[in-house]
Amino acid sequence: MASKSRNHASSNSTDDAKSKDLERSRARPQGEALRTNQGVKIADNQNTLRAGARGPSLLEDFIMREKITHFDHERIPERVVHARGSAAHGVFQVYESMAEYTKAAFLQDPGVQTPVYVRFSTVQGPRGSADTVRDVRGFATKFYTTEGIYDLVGNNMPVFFIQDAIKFPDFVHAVKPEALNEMPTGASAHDTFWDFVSLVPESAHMVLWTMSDRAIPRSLRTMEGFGVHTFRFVNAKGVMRLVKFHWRPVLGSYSLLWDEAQKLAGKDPDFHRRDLWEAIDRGDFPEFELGVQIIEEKDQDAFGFDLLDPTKLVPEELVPVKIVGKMTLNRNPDNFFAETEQVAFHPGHVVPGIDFTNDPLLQGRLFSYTDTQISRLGGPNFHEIPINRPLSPNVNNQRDGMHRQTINVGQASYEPNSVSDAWPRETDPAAQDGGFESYAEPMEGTKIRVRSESFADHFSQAALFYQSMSDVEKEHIALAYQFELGKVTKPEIRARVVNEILANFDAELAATVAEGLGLPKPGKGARAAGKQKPSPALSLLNRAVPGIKTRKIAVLAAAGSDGAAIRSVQAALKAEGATPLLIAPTLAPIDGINPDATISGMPSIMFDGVVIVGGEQGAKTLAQLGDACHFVLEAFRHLKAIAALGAGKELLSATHLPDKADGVSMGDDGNVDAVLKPFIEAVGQHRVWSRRQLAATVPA
Ligand code: HDE
Repeated sequence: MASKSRNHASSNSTDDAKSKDLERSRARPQGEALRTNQGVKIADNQNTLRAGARGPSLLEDFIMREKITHFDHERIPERVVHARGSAAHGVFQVYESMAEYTKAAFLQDPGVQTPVYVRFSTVQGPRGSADTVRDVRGFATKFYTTEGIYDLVGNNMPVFFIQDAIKFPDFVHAVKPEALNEMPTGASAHDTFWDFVSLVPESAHMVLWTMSDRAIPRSLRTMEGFGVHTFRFVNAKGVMRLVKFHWRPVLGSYSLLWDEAQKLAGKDPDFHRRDLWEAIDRGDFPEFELGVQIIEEKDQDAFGFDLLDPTKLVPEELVPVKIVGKMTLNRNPDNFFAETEQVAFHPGHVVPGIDFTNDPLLQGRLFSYTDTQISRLGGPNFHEIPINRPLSPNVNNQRDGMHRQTINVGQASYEPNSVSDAWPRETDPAAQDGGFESYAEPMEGTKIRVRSESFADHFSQAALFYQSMSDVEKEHIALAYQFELGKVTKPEIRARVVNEILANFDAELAATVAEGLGLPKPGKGARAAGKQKPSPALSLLNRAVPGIKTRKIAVLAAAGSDGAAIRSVQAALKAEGATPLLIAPTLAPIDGINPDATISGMPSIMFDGVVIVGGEQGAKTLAQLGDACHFVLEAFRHLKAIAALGAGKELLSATHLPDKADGVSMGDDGNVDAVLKPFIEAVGQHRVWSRRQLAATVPA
């Protein structure tokens, strides 16, 4: 689809504050002569300076030398994890003041918009890897608040693989491509990952999440986000409460099917990045509501698990998620490298009113993120890079270092001083004038390396998650374990996962996976978790939101298709907020309408539903075309809604699909609305789940 003009935040948005700040650094070449980095105009950008037309190049050519030298140093190290990412600008606004819970300025006034920059990422693959791999997704938000930067650096899953930061390098080495041969890219389906997690039972819960549909999101715009750790809210009176952060996409949460995810990784490795970019570009701004689970200090031990343990979630049925505000992503970045690659998140970037807990994973993260930026961004001054600059001034006595931009004026670079009347000064806590004060948690203890007993139960919440899934989701989970373990070459690792991990949280799942791998039926796990009280909120099928807003619909046609039908289908779908695209065998106009893409250029895996339009000649052409048949068969197999108008049903007949199937509507050309009504309802359900047994018999 041709990209339309860039959407920028509306002018009354305070996102303009960050946009104006960035303006200082934007370079716009329109009307400018080409110049060197030293500002000298360039007369010839085609030829190196030579001794004679066929002679050797001259070292003297400062223009060529400068250009090539800069080019040689264009790359910076990619992130150790979360290297592949896509980001957008936006704004955040609270619905009502949160003063009762926190003094954080950006959570006080519903009239104030705080600029944000959000980067979504995969974890395992390198910067150029595919978007749709099975993986955790990062969901990192930088709030440019009036009190400084606040970063909420979360994931799309509410728990983590390990309980203690000291295990992170081991975990990452195990999941990353193997050291011997740098394989596989963007996948956890290999020996070292499963070896590690089979030996580390605390990973059981999170591994289960990554085997679920959560690990193959339909879009970055429809993923939930979670802060994972328990944090603290502190109000102006100093009252502390514990808090878990959630992001809820307004459009609901949906996933791909595994077959789609794998095919998309080849046919459009940028599938998620493109979807985010195009949605913002056409004005369908992604919206996420911020939710908090707030726990009174006195209740912190009431859950039967430890709130400091990052492998545990707090079921919403126990502590409801209070929706407190909304984030709208309304502007694409100007420059991928300058913004998305250089943005530096850090869970330690907090503002007064938000504080840390002793979660040992969080505590380790507080060290890691600055440390990694120093080598990734080349020194300690990365806070001066435009995308990382706070809107509040960063005045202090830190000085110099690689790539320093600020020209600090004056004699004093120390404190206390008398040479500049003691400025800059600390704030006065008594005056409550905005200085950060750590929550004064009473503390006493023995210096010791132990894991708290309260972190010992690794299987109950895995059982809780599994038992909360719908049948469809359970099937997907079993298939995911079978697929991943099927790629593991060492039989003892496969057996260990089944017998020592799965058997401890679900006997049925363990048996199904064992069967798929040709392993003996496992016995009851030595630490088997029992029946849990399900948490319906964990099932993605309960996270769908009615409607088809922003859904991509293929309108399939060919030369000779009915132009009037194309127009009315497109209008009807647009009226529902969907994005219909005309897909045809070639890009030649059909009855004066230009197709958006060809059948081979945009296969059915890129759409949420298919409408085949009528017109005898067009339908005949499609019915005789293998690619068009494949398009429909694949959509059918992937449980997508299909509608055929008039002669369009010839294409369905050519595919030999059954005459009647759930989620397939047919009817007269003259009655577009009647055919589209059930179609729109079915797209709104995301998938026609009731069709899945039939669909499994269809080759595609
Ligand atoms: Fe990260 N993580 N992480 N992580 N993480 C990084 O920081 C680290 C963890 C998360 O879009 C790195 O700038 C340690 C949990 C996101 O730029 C690095 C531990 C969660 C992103 C790092 C964790 C996350 C990162 C790599 C265990 C979810 C991408 C480059 C103690 C709550 C941010 C960088 C972006 C990135 C370290 C565990 C989320 C190496 C040591 C838990 C979303 O510093």
